[in-house]
Amino acid sequence: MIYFYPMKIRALSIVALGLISCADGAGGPIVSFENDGLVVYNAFAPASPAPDLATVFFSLVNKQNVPDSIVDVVLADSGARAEMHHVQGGMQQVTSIPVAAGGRVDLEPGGFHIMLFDLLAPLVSGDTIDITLRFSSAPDAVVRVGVLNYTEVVQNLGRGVP
Ligand SMILES: [Cu+2]
Repeated sequence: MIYFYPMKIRALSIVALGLISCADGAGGPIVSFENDGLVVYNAFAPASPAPDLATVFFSLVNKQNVPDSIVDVVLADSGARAEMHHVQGGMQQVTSIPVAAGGRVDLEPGGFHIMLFDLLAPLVSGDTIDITLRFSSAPDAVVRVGVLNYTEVVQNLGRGVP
C-alpha cells in the first residue's frame, strides 16, 4: 500500500493536466512559509490513504546565493516520524533534498516527497499540520500543510509557482 501510493498520485496529476487546460479556476500560488532566504509554495498533503500514513508535497524556492538542502523534517506534538523520499525507478529514502542557489525544487508526485508514518489519526480534508524543515544553511522553517481531498489536490496541482 505504502509503495504504490506515489504512483496513484502520479496518475492523478496526469488527469489534472487535462482539467487545468480547460479550467483556470485553480487560483494562484499559496505561500506556505517565507523568510529572507526561502519561500515554500502550495504545501499540501492528500487525505491519508491509510490510517497512519500521509505524503506531503510543496515547491521550495531558495532566495539565498548559496546552495542549500533540506536535511531533516520534524512533526511537532506528534508521535509521527517523517522521511524524505525520491521516486527514481522505485521509491527510496534520501538523506537530503538539494536546492540550488537561487533555484527551486518541486516536491511532487513521482519525484521528491515527504512521507509521514505512525500518525495518531488519519489526516482528513480541512486539517492542517505544521512540519518543521531543517536545512544545511537556512534556519528552520515551520510550514503549514493543508490536507486536501481529491478535487482540491487536482486544483492545487494547477496553482503554479511565481
Ligand atoms: Cu515515499
